[in-house]
Amino acid sequence: MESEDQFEGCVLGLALGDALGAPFEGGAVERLLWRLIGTTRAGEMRWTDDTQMSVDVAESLLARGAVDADDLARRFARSYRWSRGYGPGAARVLKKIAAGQDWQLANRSVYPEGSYGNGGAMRAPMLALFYARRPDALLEAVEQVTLITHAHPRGVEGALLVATATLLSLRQADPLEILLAAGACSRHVEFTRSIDIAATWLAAGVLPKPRQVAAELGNGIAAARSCVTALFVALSFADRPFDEMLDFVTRCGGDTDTLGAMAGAVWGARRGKAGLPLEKLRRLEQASRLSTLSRALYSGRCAAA
Ligand code: AR6
Ligand code: MG
Repeated sequence: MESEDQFEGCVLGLALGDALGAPFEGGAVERLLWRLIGTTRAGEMRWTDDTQMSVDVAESLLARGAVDADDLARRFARSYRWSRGYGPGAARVLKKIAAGQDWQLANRSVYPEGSYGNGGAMRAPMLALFYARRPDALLEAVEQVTLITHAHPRGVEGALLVATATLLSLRQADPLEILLAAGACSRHVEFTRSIDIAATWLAAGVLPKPRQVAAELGNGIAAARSCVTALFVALSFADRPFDEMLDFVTRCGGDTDTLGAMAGAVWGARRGKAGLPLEKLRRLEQASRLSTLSRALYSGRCAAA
């Protein structure tokens, strides 16, 4: 049975992975910008859109008792701030929703098929927490929440993968089993090919260099080029310290904040808050708000059972 500490570990692990990954994201310009805005006035590490959208998902689920896409779309739009580093397409979609457009139109207004970015997957762990005691309802809920901003089938596929892996990490299943069971949600070859490679490495106990992991599994903003990478790293470091996992994430390069958020959530769901580096947690923006939210999700999941 999963514990409250694991729920807290998942939420805080996501935020910590996001905040610690953010300074390494993108090229020289992005890194310079984050050096300017990546710290609060109180000297805490700021998190990005990954954590903000996760907070929005959790707060909406708790307020409404289930997925309420209209409510959540409004919350996403209200929370939008450019300084959180949202993806360019997501930013445009959220501004349209804020201006009154129905999310069902806005979500295909930038790309006709919808976004295949990893913005749906990065917030999916919250659904695994809320539906931990009702796993049969999880996949449909993940799809509904993802569609609000990421209507492309690959955007949804990434979210299903990350949510399923988070659920199984809460149950502390074997890492290879987690990867294979989560991978069973995958249909598109862009995902299944990466799952096969990652499963071969995990089964053999092989941890290639970060550069090779990034080259083979990806480190980009597309869900199909980051979700399996994050899972592989989280599962490879399942029994090792969080800091070592995060160091590996940052050396993978690319979309390091979202790789860190997804890997941090999956790792934290297994190891709990007790496994997270305390000194870094003390410097995390709004850590107590996140802890309170995780405890509400924990009791919410009991009430929902
Ligand atoms: N066709 C072409 N390009 C696309 C498509 C598509 N259907 N979908 C996505 N892209 P976006 P996110 C490209 O903007 O997924 C932040 O740092 C396009 O270049 O929906 O919410 C977050 O923290 C688009 O701008 O954002 C994540 O790390 C990009 O993919 C990351 O950005 C991202 O899709 C993605 O966030
Ligand atoms: Mg981000």
